[in-house]
Amino acid sequence: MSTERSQAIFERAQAVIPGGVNSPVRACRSVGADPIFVVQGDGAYIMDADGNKYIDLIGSWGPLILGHTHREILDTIAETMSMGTTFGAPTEIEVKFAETLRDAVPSMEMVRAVSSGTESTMSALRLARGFTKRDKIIKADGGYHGHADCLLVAAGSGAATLGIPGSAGVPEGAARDTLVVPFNDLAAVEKLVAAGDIAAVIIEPVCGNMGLVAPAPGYLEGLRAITAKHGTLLIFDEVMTGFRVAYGGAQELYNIKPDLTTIGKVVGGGLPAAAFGGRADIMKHLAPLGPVYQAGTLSGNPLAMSAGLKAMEILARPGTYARLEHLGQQLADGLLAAAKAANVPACVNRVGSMLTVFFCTGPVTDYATAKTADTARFGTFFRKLRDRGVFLPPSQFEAMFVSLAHTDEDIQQIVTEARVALAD
Ligand code: KE4
Repeated sequence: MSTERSQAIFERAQAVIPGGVNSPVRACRSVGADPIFVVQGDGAYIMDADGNKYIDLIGSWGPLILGHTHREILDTIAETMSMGTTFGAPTEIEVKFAETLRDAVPSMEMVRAVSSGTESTMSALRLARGFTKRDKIIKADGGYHGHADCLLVAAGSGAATLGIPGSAGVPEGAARDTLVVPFNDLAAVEKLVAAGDIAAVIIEPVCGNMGLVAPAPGYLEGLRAITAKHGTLLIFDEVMTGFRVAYGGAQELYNIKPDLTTIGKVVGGGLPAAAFGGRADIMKHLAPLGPVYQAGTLSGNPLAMSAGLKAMEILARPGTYARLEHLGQQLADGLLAAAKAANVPACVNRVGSMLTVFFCTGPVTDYATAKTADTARFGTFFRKLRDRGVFLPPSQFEAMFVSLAHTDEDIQQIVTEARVALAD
């Protein structure tokens, strides 16, 4: 397949945008490929500048659970545009968005809209620190919650759980109060929380940023009990899992009530919008009511709110999550069978319509085990599938996303191409 036009655009892009992309993972460096430049989305498919068509399993990293160019979403955006796109003054659409979000996720008694997942987690942590008057936070090794300084923290050496900067430019001081524990390890959390002075534990209830890793039975319940016992807030980062693994997110699926929730991706309906929310007594500490400052020029802009509200309305229709479960299961079973047929060591982790194929025997239960996967083999798999018209997320440590626009035939096609790619 020709990639001439993408290559030419990529040359220009690299001259003016660092790495030629506006978000690092899109550069496809970890899978040994150059990015393609997309010119059109259409349901489950994307087309690139050279006219190549792909079945899309990225879905913009989660937002496009309805697929590309969904008619009702585009019509809603067009209708809202006729009234204007943003005012810097409140509109009723933002209230409807917050009411709908609260009805879908009852633990979010109050809601504040922002423009990205990073903003939602950064704000939720500041709120947790302001509310508890404690400074330390705990995150999981391999958990990703956006690029706020205090969250770009790598796990310290084995013994030390004190965070060390995970990126250049993150000052020691910003990392010092972030403690890092293995996902699915309750004892590690208990030890740190019991020592006191922990404002919050922030966790992806289903991890999607180390590849997909589900919570072990009892893990989330344990986090809930441990944090409640010590006055530490439990923050579910549902930016990826919200409206993805269930209408009410992972907290509905696993029946856990966090103190705060961050949410994004799907709730923007394909436009930049995210939110955070939770217990009213905590949320009332936010400006202009309380002492915790948080703000945003385009927070709650009517255009993104209308797209997100329409997406939530569509997802509330009967059968949505049964369909997503069916498609996810078909894909996971097919990919695993393809690996077995090719005698390639692999395991597949899946929750609903988000899944990851790890090229290792598994089980993959945390970041340490995820890192045993053969990333070189994943790179080859990515490139072969892309040449055969299937667009995987360009990293072993990301999740694939199936949408309501994917058909059974699309899933079968992906599995067929995977069989060929793995047989080589
Ligand atoms: P954004 O700031 O990228 O909107 O959201 C940050 C974020 C927060 N929490 C979770 C659980 C997330 O997965 C994310 C962002 N996810 C990545 C994909 N793994 C976005 C893709 C990218 O960085 O380009």
